[in-house]
Amino acid sequence: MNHRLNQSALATLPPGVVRPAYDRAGTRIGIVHIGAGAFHRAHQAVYLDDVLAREPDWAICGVSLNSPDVRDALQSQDGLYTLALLGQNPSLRVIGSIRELLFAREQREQVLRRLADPLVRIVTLTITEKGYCLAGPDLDLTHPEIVHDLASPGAPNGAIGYLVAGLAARRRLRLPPFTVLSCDNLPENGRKLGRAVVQYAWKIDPELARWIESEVAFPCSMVDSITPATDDALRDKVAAQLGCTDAWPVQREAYTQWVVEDSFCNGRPALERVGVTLSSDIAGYDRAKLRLLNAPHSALAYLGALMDIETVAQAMAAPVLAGFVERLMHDGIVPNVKAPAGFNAGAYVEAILARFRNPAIQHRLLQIAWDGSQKLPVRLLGTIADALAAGHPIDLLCLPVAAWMQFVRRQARNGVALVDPMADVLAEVGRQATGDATADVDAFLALDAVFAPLSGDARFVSAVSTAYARLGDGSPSTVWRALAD
Ligand code: CS2
Repeated sequence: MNHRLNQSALATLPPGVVRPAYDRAGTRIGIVHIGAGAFHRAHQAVYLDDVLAREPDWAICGVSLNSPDVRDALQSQDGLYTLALLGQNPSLRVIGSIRELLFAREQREQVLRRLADPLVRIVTLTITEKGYCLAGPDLDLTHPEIVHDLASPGAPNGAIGYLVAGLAARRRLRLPPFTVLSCDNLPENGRKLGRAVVQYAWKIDPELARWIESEVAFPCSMVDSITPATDDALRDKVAAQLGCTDAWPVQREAYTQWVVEDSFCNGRPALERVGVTLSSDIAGYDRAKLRLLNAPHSALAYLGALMDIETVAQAMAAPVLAGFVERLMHDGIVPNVKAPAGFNAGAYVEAILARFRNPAIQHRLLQIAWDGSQKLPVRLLGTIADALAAGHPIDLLCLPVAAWMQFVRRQARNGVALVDPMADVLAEVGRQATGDATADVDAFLALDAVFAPLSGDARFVSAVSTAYARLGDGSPSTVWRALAD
């Protein structure tokens, strides 16, 4: 197969493949998205593809901060790529909403020009937890990226630096600001990002910081759709069905949800017409999703990886692990989630379990295991803190925490590098771990960036130590036994 998916190939695609229902050439870029990875392309860009059928002003400029790969793969495809929907009725759809792709390190001026373009009215982000450079609720002013960007604010590398440089340019040009919409799995993501942006701007120009505080909207949002990483099997399947090659298709389950706080400072597309839920208070939704979907996901990832299981669906097919995760959700987490009004926690849990069981989705546990130092605090440790405050038991909740520690130890022992911004320090703690629960757990809990302030709570220390000891040497058979107990 020699020809590539691109604008002229659209007309040759087989009839079953859904393609943009609008004239792409007539669209204009109204959104800059920072972090044009698979999740963005499988989620937000698909909603915007629907928007563009009615409103041509909301095409996307996708910006990558750390790697040229997405730009290089999609540029010769005119920004087009395929979305494979997995599940009972698998289908392919070519998405056209991304009109421009930039790699910031090589195209900084173009990114800055886009951010100052009056037609751009929203900047969205999927930069993962670590992209926020937070220490607790505040911006980490010692973070190397922040130190670099504050030293040269006109030539930033990080997302926060770009947002502030873009906003500063708009203020200079007397243009209205853009809305900054976070689409990452963080509780109160917009609030956190707004605070970090203002703290950063304050260091450069207090007047600018005050302008941002009063003029810029930072709505919160909750995003949900299970998106396994792209692999060659997907590339081959897509090529066979399309009749041309796509260098970087994406795949996800059919289920998708996007809840957005309706607070925009410079207009927005009619998101409600394409299935987005707009709400004045989304805190309940994002807490429920992080605690009831992402936390069990991480639990499956670390426990399953210790048991040498590869995917979520395989983990759910192991009764001992599936049983534990069900107990964790129903008995450990639900009693500690303040749910939005009218929220049916039992039904939500059952729907998530069914999504996890979906055998059509090969979602690798090691993908979910990435960035544990960033994910545990927002997924699990908040629930544990709430449980402690309410006097509820925490044993079930502490087993996945201990499993993460055992996972770090195992990877260090086997010389496997972790994907985690704290990989070096974690590898050192993992290497020093001897299997003595008290000493090992103490060393992990001394990682303040992950565990403060919980590590000062004797009940937490004791429950994690007990769980760690239960997982013994972390071998598959010991973990199996621990879960069966
Ligand atoms: C997963 C999430 O990789 C992970 O950590 O828990 O990406 C999860 O699949 C999504 O948040 C689902 O919406």
